[in-house]
Amino acid sequence: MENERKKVMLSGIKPSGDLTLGSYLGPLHHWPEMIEEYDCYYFMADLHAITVRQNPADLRRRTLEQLAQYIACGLDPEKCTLFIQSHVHQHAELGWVLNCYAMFGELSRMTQFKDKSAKNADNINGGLFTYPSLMAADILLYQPDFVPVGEDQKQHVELARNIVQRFNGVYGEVFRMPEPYIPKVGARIMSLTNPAAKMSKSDNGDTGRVTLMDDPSVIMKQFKRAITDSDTERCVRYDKENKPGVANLMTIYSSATGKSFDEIEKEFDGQGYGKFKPAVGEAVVEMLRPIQEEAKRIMADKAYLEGVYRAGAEKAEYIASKTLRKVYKKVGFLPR
Ligand code: ATP
Ligand code: LTN
Repeated sequence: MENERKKVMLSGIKPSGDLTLGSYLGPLHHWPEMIEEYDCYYFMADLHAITVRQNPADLRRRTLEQLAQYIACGLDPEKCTLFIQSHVHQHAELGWVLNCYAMFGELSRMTQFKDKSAKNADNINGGLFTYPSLMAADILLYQPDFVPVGEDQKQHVELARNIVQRFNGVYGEVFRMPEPYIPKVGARIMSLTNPAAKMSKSDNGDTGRVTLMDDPSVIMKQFKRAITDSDTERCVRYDKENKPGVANLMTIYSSATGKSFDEIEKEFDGQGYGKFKPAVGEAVVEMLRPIQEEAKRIMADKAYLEGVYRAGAEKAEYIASKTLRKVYKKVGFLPR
């Protein structure tokens, strides 16, 4: 019965680079808390990753590492569905159908398309442009209630919502309307060396990045080098407008320790930035230590990982194929 249905959550991250503190504190960190209450689907968005050129061997390695890191972060494969996007062919198929229900104008307005086109001027391919219709397919195949993402993906979830309205408007209630689910703290972690830009996993020029698997010494170095602010006050105070570097470090510290901004301001009152930056680094090292140990242990067991992604793909495909069948029928495809 409908009122007995567990609410569904779904999200993905593309294996386009090593997971960063941004990928972790934005969405990933919040995913494990949801697996008890919701029916959760989490995947590696490898189809999305190839919108930017990838080295095939690296892509394969990162896809598997990302799965090991998902599990190490607390996503128990017995309690949620973990899978690799390209293993479930319904994503590409529904992606094509939804391309025909996404408008050129709305796709042109996507900020990520504009950003990626500027960064990859020699490879502005069709996939980069139609990326959001594939993402809408990822989402709508599983009829989720919520899609937990960082702030930068909100626009894509909004587009998926527009597609639902358009499609359901023509064919009736085929897709459930999904809601974006964006964390209050950590929705946008900025680069440690450029607080105006998002910390990103694939931006090669970005030195302000900390990855989930970085060595403690590297993490400490990155935080000690972090840009604070050129104000004369030099005190730890949350002011996103005027002190974006400090605000970003406070967000990271708050997420890693659970302390509020008020508590952090009191803790570093009168101490300047010299004490604050290494304290943030240490908190991050401690937060990541158990995850790193667990990820290394899991990564060494390839047979286990294979079992997880095979079982995940089977579970995902069962649900995805039901939705795709309904869509094919609605749009008028003759069954085989
Ligand atoms: P790429 O550099 O390849 O574009 P990315 O680092 O931007 O990748 P995505 O795979 O696009 O990461 O994002 C995965 C998820 O993490 C998304 O939900 C996104 O909103 C979130 N996310 C990514 N970067 C950050 C960040 N710096 N702060 C908070 N959330 C983030
Ligand atoms: N576009 C997202 C990754 C992604 C995703 C999804 C997130 C692909 N499909 C479906 C949520 C739901 C990104 O770039 N971060």
